[in-house]
Amino acid sequence: MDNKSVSLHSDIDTVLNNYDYDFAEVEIVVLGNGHINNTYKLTTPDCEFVLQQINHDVFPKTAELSSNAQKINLHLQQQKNSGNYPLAVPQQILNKSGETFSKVGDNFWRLMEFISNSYTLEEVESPKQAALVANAFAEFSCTLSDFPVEELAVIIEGFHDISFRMRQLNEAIEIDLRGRLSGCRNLVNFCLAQQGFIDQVVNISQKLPLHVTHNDTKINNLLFTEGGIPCAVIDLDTCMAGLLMHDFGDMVRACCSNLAEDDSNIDDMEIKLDIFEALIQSYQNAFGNNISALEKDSLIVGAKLLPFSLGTRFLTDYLNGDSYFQVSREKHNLDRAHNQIQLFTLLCEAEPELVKLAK
Ligand code: GN1
Ligand code: MG
Repeated sequence: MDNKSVSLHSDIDTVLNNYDYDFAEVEIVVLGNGHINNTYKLTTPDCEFVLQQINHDVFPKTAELSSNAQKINLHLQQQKNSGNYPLAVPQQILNKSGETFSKVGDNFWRLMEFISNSYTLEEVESPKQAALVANAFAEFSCTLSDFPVEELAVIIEGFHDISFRMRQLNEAIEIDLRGRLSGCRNLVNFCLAQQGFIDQVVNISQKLPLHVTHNDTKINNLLFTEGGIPCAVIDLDTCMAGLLMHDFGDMVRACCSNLAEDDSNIDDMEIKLDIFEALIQSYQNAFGNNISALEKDSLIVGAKLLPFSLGTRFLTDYLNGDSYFQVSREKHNLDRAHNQIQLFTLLCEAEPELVKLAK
């Protein structure tokens, strides 16, 4: 064991002392591919858990974050008990002081239930499965439609606000902290030249109603059970008031490219139109009469917005010296930015077809 894993284990031991379970024999493995928090699966002879170290720089409002998740889980569980929510609701486990998170040193941790035999997927396998994915995230928002959205704290200000994201990009350009601007000028200029699209987003956003949205609806934020069937929505960190087009757009972003989010072979990128069709048809159907005509139109705006917005966020972080997203190679964030902006470009080109598939 190296020094880092020794200190990690002793931190985890201290965290686990806060809980009323027997962790004398515990196996710890890293779980998932998140870019922000560190997540582990814990297995004892009796139980399985998820333990997460919350990235305090990205999520300074830790108490609000876990309190939002607690409120949402409570509502979903009540609906589930009345037969109105088909998915499982993985619960946060309270510590000995009755809190939803534990602070050890400067770090914040939380323990959650692990749904037995569940697993995550990085890629959607078929249009049929894409329809189930869209349906699961739609069920999540539909079931929360009678939850008072104003009771949720804003966890990250301006999370999907494209004007705010452009201001952050402009600041990063201005400062050019690591002298990286000259190496990505073309991509920066391309992003700055999208004002027409940004205006379209701002204009439609003002006219749309707020819902409880998940805001990070990539496929690996769903748990699946045998047969590739979604069984739970996870990672409620960014659940806040938002627009349906954000959740739909992030699903398209995560499911409709043939390449992974950080693949640098962007000339090979193609959009999976059959997956797009399955996503949009299933998402609209799941809402039935509870989605307006304007909201339906906005879904295609969202499909372009999420790759564009995340592309600008990756680019901003690259310019800022990779302080937000975890990276595992030097130009990781730049590769991600190129990839997401390429996806935006392809989705813009395919728009007439996307509109037809939505009908
Ligand atoms: C981050 O860490 P993860 O994978 O749950 C990010 C999302 C991005 C996503 C891209 C709080 O989510 O907004 O869409 O990476 N979360 C935050 O993979 O910024
Ligand atoms: Mg997340």
